[in-house]
Amino acid sequence: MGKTIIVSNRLPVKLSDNEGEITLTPSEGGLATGLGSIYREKNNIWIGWPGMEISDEDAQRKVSRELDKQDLKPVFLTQEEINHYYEGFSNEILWPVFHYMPTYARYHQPYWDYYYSVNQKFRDAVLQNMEPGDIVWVHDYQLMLLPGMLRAVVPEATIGFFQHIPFPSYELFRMIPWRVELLDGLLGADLIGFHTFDDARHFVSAARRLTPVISSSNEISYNNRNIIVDSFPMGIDSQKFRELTNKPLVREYIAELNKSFENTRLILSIDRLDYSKGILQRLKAFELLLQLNPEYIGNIVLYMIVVPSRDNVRQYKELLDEIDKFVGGINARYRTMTWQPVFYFYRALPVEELSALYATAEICLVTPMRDGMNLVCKEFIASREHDDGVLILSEMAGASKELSDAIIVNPNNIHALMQAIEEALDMPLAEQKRRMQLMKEIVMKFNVSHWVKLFMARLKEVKQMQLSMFAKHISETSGNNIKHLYAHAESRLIFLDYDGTLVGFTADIEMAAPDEELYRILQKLAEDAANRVVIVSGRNPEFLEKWFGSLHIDMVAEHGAWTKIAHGEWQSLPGLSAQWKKDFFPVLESFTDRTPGAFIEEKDFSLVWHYRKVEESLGELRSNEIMSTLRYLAEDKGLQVLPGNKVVEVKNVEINKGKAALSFLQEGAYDFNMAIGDDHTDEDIFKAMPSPAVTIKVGSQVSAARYSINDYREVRKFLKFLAGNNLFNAPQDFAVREK
Ligand code: GDG
Repeated sequence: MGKTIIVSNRLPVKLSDNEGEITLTPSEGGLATGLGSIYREKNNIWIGWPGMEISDEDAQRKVSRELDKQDLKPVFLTQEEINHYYEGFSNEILWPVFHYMPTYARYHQPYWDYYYSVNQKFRDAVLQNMEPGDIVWVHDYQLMLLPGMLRAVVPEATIGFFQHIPFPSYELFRMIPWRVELLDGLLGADLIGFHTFDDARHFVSAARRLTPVISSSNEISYNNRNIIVDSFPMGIDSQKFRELTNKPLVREYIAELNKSFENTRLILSIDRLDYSKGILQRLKAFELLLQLNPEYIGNIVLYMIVVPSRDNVRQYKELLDEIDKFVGGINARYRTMTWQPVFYFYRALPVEELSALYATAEICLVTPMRDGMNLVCKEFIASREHDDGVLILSEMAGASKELSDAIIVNPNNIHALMQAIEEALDMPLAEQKRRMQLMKEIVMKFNVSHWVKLFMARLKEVKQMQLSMFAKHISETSGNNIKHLYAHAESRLIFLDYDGTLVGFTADIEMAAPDEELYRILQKLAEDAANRVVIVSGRNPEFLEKWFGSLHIDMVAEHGAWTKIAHGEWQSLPGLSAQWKKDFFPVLESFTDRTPGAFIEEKDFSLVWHYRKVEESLGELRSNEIMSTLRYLAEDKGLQVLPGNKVVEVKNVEINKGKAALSFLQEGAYDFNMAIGDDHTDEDIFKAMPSPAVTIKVGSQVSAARYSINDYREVRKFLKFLAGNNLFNAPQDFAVREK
């Protein structure tokens, strides 16, 4: 593996311009310290915006040189770009929607245009620095298009993406006009990480509904590449926070705080200025507490730090005004001559002061309306040297999934928030310690370097998995081997499934008619006297007759209930009964009546409940309901209820594609046997085939078949290649994988 390239909107340094003299100070953010360990290793680099507009080219060169000494590579942005891409698209569209406040979003077209072009700018910066074998790790919502843009240029690249903010439920995400482009961008990554399982789940659900991906749990297949979506809860540099409390300066601050608040109990609140952080709700709960419990007056203090952020955006300015007013109001109403209820600071503090506050406060109030993770609560825990203190944590913060020993609250419930503060103030020391110790164990173990290690290891694993799948892409060899066997055989038996194997899957079953190309392929196969071609389908005889009756091929309809030898008559399997249909039809009908889009297909010896047009999850729910409703009833009558591709089928147990195939196999001795199918009903044929046979599963690797192939298009190419003739110019651009 080559080097690691970290890409984030901001570089982990602060630049300051002192009358033309630019100085760099490292930023203390969690990401900077967490990734600090890897980006300083070997020749790893970090690419990002340096945090201020630098338009002068000389100054840009100078800054680049300085940054280069620390392996940092700047992407310079103009004020226009910062306004539209960063403050506009990122913070006025993605941030509110992803934090469940869609009414704050402004879907402004130029925001998107800049978001796109700035992502391209980042792409170019990465490409300039990227060498074969490098790993690219992209961070956060400002760069959602970057993985896709990189993939388009370097298809084999190893790309990880981590999102630090929540991924909203599909219902919110779908509101964004550029939703598909955003997903397409993210799907360029090999590993997509979120803080929580719910975020990952929401992402997979949006991808399934809005793009043509195939997914099974947290694995997505997109453009023939497998992508893993997973949760990686981010930690902090817990050792650093633990040790900080022993620094002499911090001890001094702790002593000062203890002296100033000798007889008052400190409740701490620290956030960036943001409407997602629930600052006003917290103030309301605190005021309610004082109002209902006057005995606290003079005894408790809310020590509230709000770190300036985005205050040139209108909603942030308004929030700031409201906080000012609210704090003023509470202080005016409740202060005494010697005491004031809220100590409010609108500024960033040095980390030593922060550490002293974490170590001194009795309660830490972390009650965001939404938060991807929230690191403040973890920093508080890591700073409790005596394991005392109480954390009140919003259930809407990602951290609540790990820190279940906090007092967990719904931040919208002001009364419950107030009660949580009461509970915290009354909590016995032993209980405080019990909870704190459990949480500390988690915070110390799942620290930020653990997080980095997990993510990087998983990314390498995903790449390995893709490579080993690629190794099975022995298209040339497998294709040629099969062709060799085919060419040297004197008599061949070929079973072909229809839907999903020879044609694509369509919402309307009548639409899946064969096209000219398919006819030519089948005709070509059939006209070879050594071939016996059998279409084995779940379709009814009428359908197959209409489309293939004129070809010299055999056909099996309704999964084996009907058989027709080329140009002969349709024969049904002897001894089948259809009496049961009158009992089962009404049951299926009752499900159809409750499920818009569903319909029943009646065949001679089976009933099929289709849900390909039904809203996705509802269809799956109903099919499960049908199966559990009918299972026992069916067994009694010698029937089977089988799930299929967007269908549930009820049919006689004797009907089975495998049995149908066997009767063909027994009729003659063939020295080349082949079956191709995509459905679970085709598995019965694969299993019935004599060894050695060429069995090929379409679309998946989980099968009894020996080979797999991607989709019906590749099946067609493969068949053209086998039939190999001048009619088709058949390049081998398909992949038959041996399993
Ligand atoms: C995003 C997601 C996710 C705060 N005040 C001061 C100060 N801080 C430091 C804290 C903490 C960090 O800022 C804040 O991190 P959070 O996680 O709480 O929140 P966001 O900035 O919104 O971060 C969030 C995070 O990304 C990581 O993935 O957890 O959900 O929104 O480290 O200590 N640091 C100093 N002075 C301050 O006054 N020095």
